[in-house]
Amino acid sequence: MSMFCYQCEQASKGSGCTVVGVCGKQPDVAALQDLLVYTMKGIAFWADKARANGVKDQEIDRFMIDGLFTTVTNVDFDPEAIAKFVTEAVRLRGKAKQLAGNYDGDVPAAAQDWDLPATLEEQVKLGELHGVKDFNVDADIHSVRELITYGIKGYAAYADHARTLGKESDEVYAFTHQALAAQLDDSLDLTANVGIALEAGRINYVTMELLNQAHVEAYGHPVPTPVQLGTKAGKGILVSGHDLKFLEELLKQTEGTGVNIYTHGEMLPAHGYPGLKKYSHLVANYGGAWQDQHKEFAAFPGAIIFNTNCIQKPSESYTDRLFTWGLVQWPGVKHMEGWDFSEVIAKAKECGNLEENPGKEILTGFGHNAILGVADKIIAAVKSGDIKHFFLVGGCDGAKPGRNYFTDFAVQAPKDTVIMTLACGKYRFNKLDFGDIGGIPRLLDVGQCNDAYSAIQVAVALADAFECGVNDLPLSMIISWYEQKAVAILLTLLHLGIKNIKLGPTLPAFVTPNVLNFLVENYNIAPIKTAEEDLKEMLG
Ligand code: SF4
Ligand code: SF3
Repeated sequence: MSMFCYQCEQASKGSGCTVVGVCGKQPDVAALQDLLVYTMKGIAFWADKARANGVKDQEIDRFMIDGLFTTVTNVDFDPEAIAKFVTEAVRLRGKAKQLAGNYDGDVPAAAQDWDLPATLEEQVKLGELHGVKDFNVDADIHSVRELITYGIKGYAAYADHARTLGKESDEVYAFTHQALAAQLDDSLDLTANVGIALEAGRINYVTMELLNQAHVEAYGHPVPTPVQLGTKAGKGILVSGHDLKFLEELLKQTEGTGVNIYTHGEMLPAHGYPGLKKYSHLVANYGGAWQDQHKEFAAFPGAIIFNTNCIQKPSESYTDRLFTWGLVQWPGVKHMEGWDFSEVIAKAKECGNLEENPGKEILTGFGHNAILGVADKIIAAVKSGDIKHFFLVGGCDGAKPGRNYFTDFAVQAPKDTVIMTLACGKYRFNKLDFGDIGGIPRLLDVGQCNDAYSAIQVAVALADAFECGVNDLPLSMIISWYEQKAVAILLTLLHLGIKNIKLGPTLPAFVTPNVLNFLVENYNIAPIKTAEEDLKEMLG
């Protein structure tokens, strides 16, 4: 076995990638990421102790968030870039130890003063020794520890976006150290680890809330907005990822240059923000979800840039006009540092023209402020029986054929039901016509995956209006997962006590049968079956 990774839904054979990642992750990158996470647990051990003495360190706090986000699926495929993170992690472990002061208790291996070997090859070998498979604890505890790690990686992405907009939370930093340090503590039993997993869900909620505040303060509340699909004649740059601040800066720098800006994937909801939609050269959304990028990027003649996941191995036909920014990296693809995008803009001008090829218009911008702005109408429609049920069909998209379930589900949902959606899984059905119920669109695009926060606000407000709990509402949640942000969101829903979630297209490989039983018994979580069967059960 040259590597082991099972952190995403694509894990090979439903158990783990052992030769090369289905995502394209190479064994050396997998080993270096494992070494990074191992080293960060060592940092966390000391940082947590330092904090107990009232000593905090901004450099360490921020590093942990970046280091975790960099190991999320489809973010960083560059071994050199990850090796730099590991070197920095070893330095910061030393700093954290100093800050912790005198400590004479046991020090777990990860937090001891081990040296980093000099060459990349030796570092990879060391990483192989500290991989996900290297554990001496009970399999169920290990399973929950991985669940916690992936949940933390997921919210680290959101914390990073919030920080880009000037928002940070000490609560998030404190928990990150505490939870990673707890993974080195073999005295914690299964119940204690489950408690930490649910707390990770709460912290993800706090992080999504912070990011929502950051977005709203910077760009206003999203408003329902028609989004043009396809392309307009002229030069263009396609932006993929989640980072709205990145998009704003690019819009500013391209204003008046004749270069149009297109959104891709999770950037689609950007069209709903007043502070972003005001730029008339933010012209359209191009393409579908991340797994279609090979075909779609080859057909997009302009420059293309990723600011977060999900990048895939680029084909030669577009590598020369592809860029990465932030933590996203692919070996051989030009990486942009900082906020000067003149090189990307110059490339777009050099590239051929896009054709006038408009598609249909779709709607986005149904954040909680917009939906709750018509709450009276919605409540009246529920009371009159015009709306019988709400579905939240959201989460990641992916390549597996089983994901057709989500299209089938949305199409087969009865006409007197409303579907809220979010994240890139929406591309399974967001170009279809669902009509409306008394002026309320049947398909409401709540936003990006982090806007699960907004969907929760809607659910809580409806529960208040009907004087019941969220679990008593005519609301069912169908979550499609792929990477670790979806894990974080799932933990949030569990922390909030949400029951009867349907999860698909398959269950996480890192969840053991006993942990799954716990989730079934306590939350009645279940794998998706067929759209027909699930609809019948939910509406029955
Ligand atoms: Fe496999 Fe997913 Fe890990 Fe990539 S991230 S190596 S696809 S389990
Ligand atoms: Fe999609 Fe990668 Fe998860 Fe933000 S862009 S949801 S998969």
